[in-house]
Amino acid sequence: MNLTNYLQINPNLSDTDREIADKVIHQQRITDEECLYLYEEGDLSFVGVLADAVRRAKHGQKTYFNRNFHLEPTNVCIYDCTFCSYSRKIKKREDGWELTLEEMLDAVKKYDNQPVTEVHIVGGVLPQYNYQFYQDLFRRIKEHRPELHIKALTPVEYHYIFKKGKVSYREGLKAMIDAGLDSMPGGGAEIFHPEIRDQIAGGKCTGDEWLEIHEISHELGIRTNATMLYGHIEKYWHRVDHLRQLRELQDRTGGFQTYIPLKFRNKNNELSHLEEVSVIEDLKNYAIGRIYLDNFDHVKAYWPMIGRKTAQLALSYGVNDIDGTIDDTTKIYSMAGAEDQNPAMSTEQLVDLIASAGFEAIERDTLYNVIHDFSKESLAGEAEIA
Ligand code: V47
Ligand code: SF4
Repeated sequence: MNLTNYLQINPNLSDTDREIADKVIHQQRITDEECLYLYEEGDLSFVGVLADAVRRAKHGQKTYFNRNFHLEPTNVCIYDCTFCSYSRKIKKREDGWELTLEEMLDAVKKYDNQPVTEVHIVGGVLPQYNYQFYQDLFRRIKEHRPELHIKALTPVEYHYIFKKGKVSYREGLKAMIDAGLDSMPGGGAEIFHPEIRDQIAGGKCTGDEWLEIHEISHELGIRTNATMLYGHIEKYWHRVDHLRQLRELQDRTGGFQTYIPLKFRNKNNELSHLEEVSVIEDLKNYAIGRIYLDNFDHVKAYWPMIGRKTAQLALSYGVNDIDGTIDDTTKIYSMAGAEDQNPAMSTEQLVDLIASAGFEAIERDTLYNVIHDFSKESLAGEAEIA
């Protein structure tokens, strides 16, 4: 429903609701207090209509996806984040996997005859995957397939390898870009506020360090994403604090592409006693992110984590991107209890998921250049293209 109609048929909205709606209509920014109000008091239908208005002003019906695969070098990790179901401690490293450089290249070569455009590289943190190792890996991938976009590692890995390699963030990032790094995914952000971060992700880079590494990356000319891990022990105000820091950095650099809320999944980790939040909470969280982060172009629902049905619903709550084909190459969410135990979708399935929710499916590359507009043809034709 359109926002003006919604306001007309809901005379009982509070003054604050109307003030926020007025800001959204006039494309003005909402304050931190208003953001907190939406989390605490906002009705799902209200935040949904607001977020949809923002989404439609920015993208109309367009919904993006890409053809990608993940490369996870290892699931052994020196850190011990309490929400992580995926990692194995070094002491139990025999339970995990540790790929060699050649094995990683073989994983890339598996896609030689497929029209993928992006490899997303992320995994645990281990001393042998050091500053030199990742430069070699990026170089070898680019030598093999120069046009494949490398979206790799997070400030968690970069902070660790640059410190061990005794180079500054700037010097290290320059070397990575020189070796072939094209962009950075949004992981490792969790919740920035130390009150929460120290409890769930103690020992790894701080919120300030995460933000600094992204800021320098933007200054060096690469685009990055931003996540927020929600629905565990944080309070709403911690989410607002997190979003505020993202919005402020984006005001300074404009280097973020996409905001990706990540729902905490509770299987097989130290926080399994916590109940997962409801789908209503998920949709509200997408919507509030869309309304508050007025300077972010894109909001993504990462389907392997949230599930296909919720990802589809989220398209009406501010989301305009659902990530990519994945091809069963990530274990992070299946190990944490996500519905898809073998996450993979064909292009045809992704297009169908978007189109059947009433949106226009656009295949993009990592930087949102349009590769194929599927809304202009029938699904039968798309199966051949896929
Ligand atoms: O940083 C780990 C999260 C992230 C759990 O930039 C969990 O396009 C929920 O950042 N429940 C890594 N979340 C994944 C990531 C990502 C994924 C897709 C696309 C992009 C992008 C980035 O996964 C970690 C952490 O926040 N995570 N365990 C869990 N149990
Ligand atoms: Fe390691 Fe990342 Fe898991 Fe934390 S979330 S334990 S840094 S793999």
